[in-house]
Amino acid sequence: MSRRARREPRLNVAVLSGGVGGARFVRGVVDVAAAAATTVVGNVGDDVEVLGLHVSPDLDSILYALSGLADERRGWGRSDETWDALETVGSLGGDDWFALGDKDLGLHLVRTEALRAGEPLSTVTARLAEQLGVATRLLPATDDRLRTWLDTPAGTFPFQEWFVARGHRDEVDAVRFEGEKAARPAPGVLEAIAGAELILLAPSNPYVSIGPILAVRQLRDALVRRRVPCVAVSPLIGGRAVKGPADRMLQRLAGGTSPAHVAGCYPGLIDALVVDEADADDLEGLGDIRPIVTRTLMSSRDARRRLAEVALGAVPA
Ligand code: FO1
Repeated sequence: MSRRARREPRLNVAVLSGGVGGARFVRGVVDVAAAAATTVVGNVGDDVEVLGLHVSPDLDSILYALSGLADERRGWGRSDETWDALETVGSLGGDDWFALGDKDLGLHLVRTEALRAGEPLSTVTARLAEQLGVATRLLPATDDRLRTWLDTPAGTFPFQEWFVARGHRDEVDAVRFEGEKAARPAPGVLEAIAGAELILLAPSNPYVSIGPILAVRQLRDALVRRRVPCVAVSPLIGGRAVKGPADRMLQRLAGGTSPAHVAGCYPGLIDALVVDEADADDLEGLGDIRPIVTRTLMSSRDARRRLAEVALGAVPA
């Protein structure tokens, strides 16, 4: 932790991100730090094959957020979307539980064709980013097949079936990552972590958004060996998730929703935890992990920027 990282345009930052909260945060980071000095490592555990197409929701949320195409209100997919293709699918008795908009479908067609032609996911993602004018480097955590599965009292489900089709209503007993043993970091991931002056874990669900990234063994090992600060941003405000099942999962799997419970998801991996003002009185049990209290709700562009500034500035002298 000896290097003094400065919050200035050329700070090399690696951000681990998944989910809607991750994409919003990444947008704030890129607004504050230079896009070219930021590398985002994205979750692929919730990738899904639908209607013969490969969908990478978390990579796409980041691509759309950084290209200004995201539907801000919904949090996923594209703005000004139309749904004609999906309606046709439904009318023909096809699979329409996973809502793919017409514009979004175009991206999945291009990605799927490239993957079928043998291109790795990282190469396709880089090309998509370039075509969308995204200057930030976006890497999938792995090019290998890695899929999140949930064990619940109602059975075991692949991520999107649990999250979307079942509305994440089932409590989760365990999270598993199919393919984790064989998964290697995508090209550039280890280099990005080794070259970073600051590593950030976005305010994403620790179990199903950051967990699959950390399930890539060499990637996790690189974080354990880091010589620069690693700062996580808690996804909870007052012990509650802004959206999604993170609070219920923490309660059931970690035994509580305090900052210490969030930090406990990242053993040996973080040096500081950014928490909301609403959690400022609940900082016991963090041990060596430095709490940084601020407002974490990313309700506007300014709020996103302010949170990113706090996280980027969280480097001890
Ligand atoms: N989330 C939903 O709640 N319902 C959907 O039908 C849905 C479709 C969808 C299509 C493309 C895409 O990139 C994301 C989509 N999401 C949908 C969001 C996605 O399930 C989650 O945001 C992430 O997987 C959680 O990280």
